[in-house]
Amino acid sequence: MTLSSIIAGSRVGPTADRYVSTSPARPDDVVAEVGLGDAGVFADACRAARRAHDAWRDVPPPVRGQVIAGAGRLVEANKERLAKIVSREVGKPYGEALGEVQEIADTCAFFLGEGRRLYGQTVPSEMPDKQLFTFRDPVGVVAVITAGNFPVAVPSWYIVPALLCGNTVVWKPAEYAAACAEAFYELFAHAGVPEGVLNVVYADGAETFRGLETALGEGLVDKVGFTGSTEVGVRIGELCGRHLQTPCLELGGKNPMVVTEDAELELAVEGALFAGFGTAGQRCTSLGTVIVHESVHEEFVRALDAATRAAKVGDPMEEGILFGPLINERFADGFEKSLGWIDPARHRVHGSGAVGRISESQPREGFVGDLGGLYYHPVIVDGVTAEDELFLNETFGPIVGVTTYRTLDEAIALANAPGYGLSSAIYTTDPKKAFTFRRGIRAGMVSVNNSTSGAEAHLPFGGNGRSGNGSRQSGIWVLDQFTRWQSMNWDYSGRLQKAQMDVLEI
Ligand code: UN1
Repeated sequence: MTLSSIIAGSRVGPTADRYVSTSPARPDDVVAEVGLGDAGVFADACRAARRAHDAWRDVPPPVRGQVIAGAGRLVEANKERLAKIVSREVGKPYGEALGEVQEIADTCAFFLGEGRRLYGQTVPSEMPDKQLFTFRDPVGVVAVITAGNFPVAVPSWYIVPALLCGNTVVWKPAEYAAACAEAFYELFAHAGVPEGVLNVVYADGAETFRGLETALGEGLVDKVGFTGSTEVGVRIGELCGRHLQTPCLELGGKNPMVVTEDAELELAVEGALFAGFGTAGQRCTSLGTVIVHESVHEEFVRALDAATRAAKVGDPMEEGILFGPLINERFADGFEKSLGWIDPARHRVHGSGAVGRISESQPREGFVGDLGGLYYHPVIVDGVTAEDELFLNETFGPIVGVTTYRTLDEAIALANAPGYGLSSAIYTTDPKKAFTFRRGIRAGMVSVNNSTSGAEAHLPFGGNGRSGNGSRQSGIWVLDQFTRWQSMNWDYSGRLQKAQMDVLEI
């Protein structure tokens, strides 16, 4: 399959390098060849989106909702096919890939209803015979830049509400998830999203950045939505700031899980296993560090070690595996850097007795799959301290740190210390501890007795600090990203009533 950017429904020939998207499970499996575009292609896509905007804005929201509903139905009907593409191209276990596709359908189901709401308000005036109103208007052109660890669900969190609100979209998916993007685009186009309303640009990061700079400079983009690393998020934030824009930024996480002395340990171990190693730790909501009460620390680590050893790692299409390969060489390189933060003199390593790639010289029991794939041993690093790189930074791979605490205040301070603030979890049977943690943790999301990952599609999703700029996706909250409020006042008194000056005396 050879792909290239799609602007206003037409393919645009490659203007930059060719990218070969291979399966991380089998490097000789070429999933797609992608002809990349350059900065000019990105800016052209924004021009096309701008041209398409007036007509799409004028489609009544309930009708836009019907288009979204149609897309949701097509996604459901093509669930297995789409999940297989996700699994093949980014190595996600098939069961998780099905869940990811379901998340698109859930997002469509939620926003189709919003097409019949998109409420404004009627508001009383301080003056008689005067009525105030508020209206939501689309922002205009939305540029969506997404990573490939959630190659279809996360894009849908932007694209679906943006379209529903009457915006047109330029989507720059990860080039290493191009086949996923293509399948997504086709379903939305078949559902009736008009040409030019959704455009796809395949480009590398540098060209995208230059294209975005041009587009913002020429007033072609009104909102940027970005999911990816904190480092790139900062650059996008700076660029948008120069144009007085507030982007929607969904960045990294170093998500803590506190396990209290009264927690149900078995449940906590199960939660830590899935949160830490599910998706090979490649979710922004993946577990970073377990902060466990010192009185249950040994028991917890022993049980997590046993559960990790028993977990099946291997081919993403294989039944019952916990996780598959890392997404590609770039992710693997980043993860290897994190493995370098392990200090054998201070840290105790558990999980499978090996650190690094699963290979003939470092085999893993029960492994099924091609050893040429980017498979890594899961690692538990006990004894991390608040100064460790491993404690402070996102790793995006199958590694979980463990540290201990004595008082809940200490646990909360440790949980906040890395300065991220996306997701968090506490395992406890004491409601007081759960609510105290909720209040103290500076995270956008808190789980009680559940994984840090696995947010539902109708709750606000997003982070604080190094995890984002406070913007929230999903549910009704994202409507504030993709619409702008307009207020109107209507005076039917027949005279000029001056606000603040003509106040009715009583
Ligand atoms: C991400 O990794 O960018 O809550 C998003 C979760 C998923 C989304 C993760 N629903 O883990």
